[in-house]
Amino acid sequence: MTLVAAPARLSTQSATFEADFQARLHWSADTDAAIEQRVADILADVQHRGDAAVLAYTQRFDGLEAADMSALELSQAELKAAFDSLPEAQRQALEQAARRVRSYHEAQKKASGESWSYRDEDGTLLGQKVTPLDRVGIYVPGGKAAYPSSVLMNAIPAHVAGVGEIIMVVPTPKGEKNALVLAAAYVAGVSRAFTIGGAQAVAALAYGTATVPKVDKITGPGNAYVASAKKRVFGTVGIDMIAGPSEILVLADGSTPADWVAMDLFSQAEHDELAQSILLCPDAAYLDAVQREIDRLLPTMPRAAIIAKSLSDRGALILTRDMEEACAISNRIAPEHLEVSSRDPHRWEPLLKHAGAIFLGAFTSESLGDYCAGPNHVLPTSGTARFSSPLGVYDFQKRSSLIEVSEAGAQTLGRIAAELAYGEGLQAHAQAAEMRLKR
Ligand code: HSO
Ligand code: ZN
Repeated sequence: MTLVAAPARLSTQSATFEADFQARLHWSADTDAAIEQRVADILADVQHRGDAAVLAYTQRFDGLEAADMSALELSQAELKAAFDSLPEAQRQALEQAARRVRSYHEAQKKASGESWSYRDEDGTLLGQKVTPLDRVGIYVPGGKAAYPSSVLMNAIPAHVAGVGEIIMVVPTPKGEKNALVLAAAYVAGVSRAFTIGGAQAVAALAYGTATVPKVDKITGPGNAYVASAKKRVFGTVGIDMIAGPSEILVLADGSTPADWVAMDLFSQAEHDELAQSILLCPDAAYLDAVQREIDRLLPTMPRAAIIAKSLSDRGALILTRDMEEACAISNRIAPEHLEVSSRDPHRWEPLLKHAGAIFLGAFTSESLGDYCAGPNHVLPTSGTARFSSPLGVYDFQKRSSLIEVSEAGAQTLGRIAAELAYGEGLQAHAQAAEMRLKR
């Protein structure tokens, strides 16, 4: 069987563009009711029976039997042994990636993650105190989506933020451990790790069991069960985001070799049949050239079937009037990853408002950002970049307001507060303010 990757060919000048464009973009994050119900049952069961429930689900869903929960914990020695077992080149790559991701997040912390304060004219001190979360849980998917790079991207910002304890959970079907995932946990400074997954692992982290400590926030991607569980425990704990399938949008002026762009489109398509790869370009001949490269390169890809389905079902090569129009469409899509594959990326960057990460210039393959450039690869998907940001140090910190009113400040503020408190009919509030006024 020959595979075909046939992304939709659209043109903004066609009369049917709007409808075709909307049809391509359509994506719903709704999970089906059956999954919702099963997840609700699992959460309730773990909340009541703790370790016993987690053990039972782990046996049932992952085919992993254990006498007790402590048998499902990975020791630090085991994480280190996994690291030591890797070929030298892989060990070095992990460490180099970790170093760059750490530097980036340290800079992020310096720029926006520090406490601040000032004094007003009465000498009253006002400020914000930034503190790390005490304990976080990191969900790492197992099976075909087991990404060691995601371990780095979740654990390192937590570490940089100063989180006291980082608990990792990773489903380990049949007990087959992924050495690279364990090694990444070692490199990133994970405190404790358990070979559990699914809704039962999310429940264990959210409610705590005798063995698994209760965390304050859960981050990391997962399947429909994990996403549903994270939504349900939100409020008991914090969560990062509900990530959808990967997306890449390439804005091209036609100056980048067409095979580079074709491979960049493949790079996100190979994640998932539901992933979305879109190319916007004002040059029709260039779109043809990229399609030719897609046809030529597809048979060489081990994940050709996934790529073909993703590109054919959700991909698009869109002809625009000019680069300005391409930028405007990109803003409407608000993609997870946006490549500005142009000779002059800085000319277009000011026009781009909504994207999880923006990659400037022909050499900046999105793939480099997935692993080692430094910025986080956990990014808002399915248009949520309109209102949310990459995972960062700030996700592992919280802020407390600081107020120290001086005696002079109590006079100024006391009058204002009392006036408003009487207006609200709250006598105690008013008197608390007035008692501090000098008579
Ligand atoms: N591109 C993915 C992250 C990833 N890629 C991990 C390779 N490994 C996030 O959309
Ligand atoms: Zn990727």
